[in-house]
Amino acid sequence: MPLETPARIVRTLVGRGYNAEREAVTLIAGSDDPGRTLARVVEAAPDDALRITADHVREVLASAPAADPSGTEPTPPAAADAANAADADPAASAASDPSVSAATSHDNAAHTDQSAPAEAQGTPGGRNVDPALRSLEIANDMTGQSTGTGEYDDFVKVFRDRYEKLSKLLRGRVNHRPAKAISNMSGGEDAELIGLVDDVRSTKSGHWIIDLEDTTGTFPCLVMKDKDIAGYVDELLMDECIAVQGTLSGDAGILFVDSMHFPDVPRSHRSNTADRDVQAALISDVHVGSQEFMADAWNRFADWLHTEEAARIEYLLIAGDMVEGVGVYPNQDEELDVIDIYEQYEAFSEHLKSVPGDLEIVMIPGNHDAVRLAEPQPGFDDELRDIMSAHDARITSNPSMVTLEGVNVLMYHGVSLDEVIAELPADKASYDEPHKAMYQLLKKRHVAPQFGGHTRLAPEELDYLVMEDVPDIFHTGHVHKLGWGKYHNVLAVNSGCWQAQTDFQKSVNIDPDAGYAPIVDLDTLNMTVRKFS
Ligand code: D5M
Ligand code: FE
Ligand code: ZN
Repeated sequence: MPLETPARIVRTLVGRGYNAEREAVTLIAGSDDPGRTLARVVEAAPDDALRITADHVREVLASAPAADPSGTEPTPPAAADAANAADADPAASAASDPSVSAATSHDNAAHTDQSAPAEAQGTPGGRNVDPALRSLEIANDMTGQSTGTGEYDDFVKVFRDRYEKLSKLLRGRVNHRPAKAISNMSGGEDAELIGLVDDVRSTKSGHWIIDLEDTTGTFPCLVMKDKDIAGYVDELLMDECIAVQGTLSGDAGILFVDSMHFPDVPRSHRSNTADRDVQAALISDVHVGSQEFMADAWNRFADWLHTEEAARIEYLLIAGDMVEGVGVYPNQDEELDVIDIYEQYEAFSEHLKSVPGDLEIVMIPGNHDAVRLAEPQPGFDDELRDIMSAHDARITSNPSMVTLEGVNVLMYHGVSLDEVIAELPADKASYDEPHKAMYQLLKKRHVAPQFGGHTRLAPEELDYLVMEDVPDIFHTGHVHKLGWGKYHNVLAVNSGCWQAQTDFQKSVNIDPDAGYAPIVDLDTLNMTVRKFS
């Protein structure tokens, strides 16, 4: 009778409204009569407990009456029913074998060479996590800091801040002058300029004119089509910050560009790593409330997290789209399983309870979540935090820099990736290789450069979307495609989703990578991917 499998124990506890520490589950599974222990633990749990801890179980075990020598004492019916009803299908507890891939030397998109499913429920996690060894800090959280009123002045401020922060990264490489000063120079002089891309247009003869804007004005810069740097023009997005060096035309009206520079990640960047063998699971786009939410895959993932194999995973990062939301896209309501947004978060919270209670969880919102759509998006409000309180998750804004034991993880939902993929040539950015689109954002040192396009941006006093510090890991989601790789030593991971293909995605040929969990070793930044679908 497999009542004692961790998966069933977890399911039973979730059914009763509890999540559980892995060690608690291990102790129950390893007791003489797990069914009985489970029932007694539930009985003894304090009314206000949200989580069953190892201490709860120890107390129960310490006060345990001797096991019935006849071995016939029935498991209390309530617990037995709940445990059996949950997860009656043993296949539902099987997790697929991992596809293990190192992310050190090449790029990776989702593979189809996953091994056959294997039972992953067998080994209960036998580890004592020591929360004292952990450290988790969050920077760049703008929740509660929004100052924007949408007035013209706010736009001026946010662009000024963007220019300040990004031009600082370029100043070491060029000896720039303000646009206004350049417009007063004489023809034929050399000049260097740092500005935000205000316009890109082609001339009749196929050359390119890029208008660059700084805080003093705008100046036109000409890139000849036969120069090597003409290849960079394809990569430009409006409002990103670049530097150019060149020579002024005879009438000093335009700058002939010889070289172009991006804020970029220095090639010399060395990643920070954790001092111990500890891992983080990076996921996103759970989409609970959608008819396509893959509950079985999620359950396999959650069950697996309770096993020995997952014992080193102490952090779970979720990069947005916890729920499907309402009214996000036209006709979305036809595919909703849960219609009320708060009920969607309640359902999400129930699913979250089945992951180990000792995991540190960090969540940022995405475009399907119930926070403002414009980026930066503040973290969930108090009402939603209350609904999702079981895990005591850290809730922060989109984007945020989350430092796990010294490793800086930039979490960003990823709406701008659609735009990068739409505007750049396929070899630079595509849905099949979402990490390459992420490389572009790293190169621009901004998570959503383009203003006024598909990505909604809210003007704030500061530009929270600038990557002032180089992350060690860049974690996004949104495009529902799994892909990862290294760019100048930064590990870029787009984490796939937990939602099967929607009608819209079918209509535009998006084939989502659903039910994968990318796992990063924080001491080496090596990646492995587990498949649960
Ligand atoms: O977005 C998942 C992916 O699918 C992302 O690349 C956007 C795209 N998508 C999905 N539905 C639509 C509609 N209706 N219009 C445009 N693009 C869409 P997610 O935000 O997670 O649904
Ligand atoms: Fe999504
Ligand atoms: Zn999204």
